[in-house]
Amino acid sequence: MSRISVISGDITSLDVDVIVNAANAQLQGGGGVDGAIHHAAGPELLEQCAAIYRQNGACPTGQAVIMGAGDIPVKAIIHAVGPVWQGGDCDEAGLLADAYHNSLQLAASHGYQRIAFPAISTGIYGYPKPAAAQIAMSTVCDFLRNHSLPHQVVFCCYDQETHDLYQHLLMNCDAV
Ligand code: AR6
Repeated sequence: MSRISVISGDITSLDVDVIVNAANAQLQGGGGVDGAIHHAAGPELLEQCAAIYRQNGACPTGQAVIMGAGDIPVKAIIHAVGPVWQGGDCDEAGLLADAYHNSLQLAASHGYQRIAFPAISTGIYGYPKPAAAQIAMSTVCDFLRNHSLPHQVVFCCYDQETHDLYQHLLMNCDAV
């Protein structure tokens, strides 16, 4: 069975160990999937985010931090900061790949088996969906080829276009 699956739905209702949030650098909550995750997790999540921000300052673009999940029935939430699309000449591709890679590394180092990603940066941050899907899929495929954890990666798509892009790309990721 493939270690990658593509589903449609709300990331806050998945049966996985860890979900990834498309966060902002200040970890202060916001709209999109960030808003949905904070809404479902309850105020405890914002308190954890504020505490980490007070301690470490902003989370740089491409980096990720892990914390508890509040009321969401998963073991942890990884807040990853994707790049704002600025036309493609500001290393957006590298930074988006970093956001996926660093999230996978955090999940692996905590021993988590199953992780779910939203399509980071493709909403409010404006990253073109086809290019972002390609980076997400190739970064995850490369990581899984070289690591046994996480065992399962779920791409949780919120719109049909994203779902179709991932489904198509998954056919070319034959090594996992
Ligand atoms: N489950 C799964 N995916 C979702 C959900 C959901 N419940 N809701 C939206 N999406 P976005 P970004 C999809 O805008 O572009 C926030 O204000 C959405 O359709 O959430 O990285 C943060 O605080 C899209 O495909 O994240 C930052 O300031 C994908 O999630 C900023 O937005 C990402 O869209 C981050 O912007």
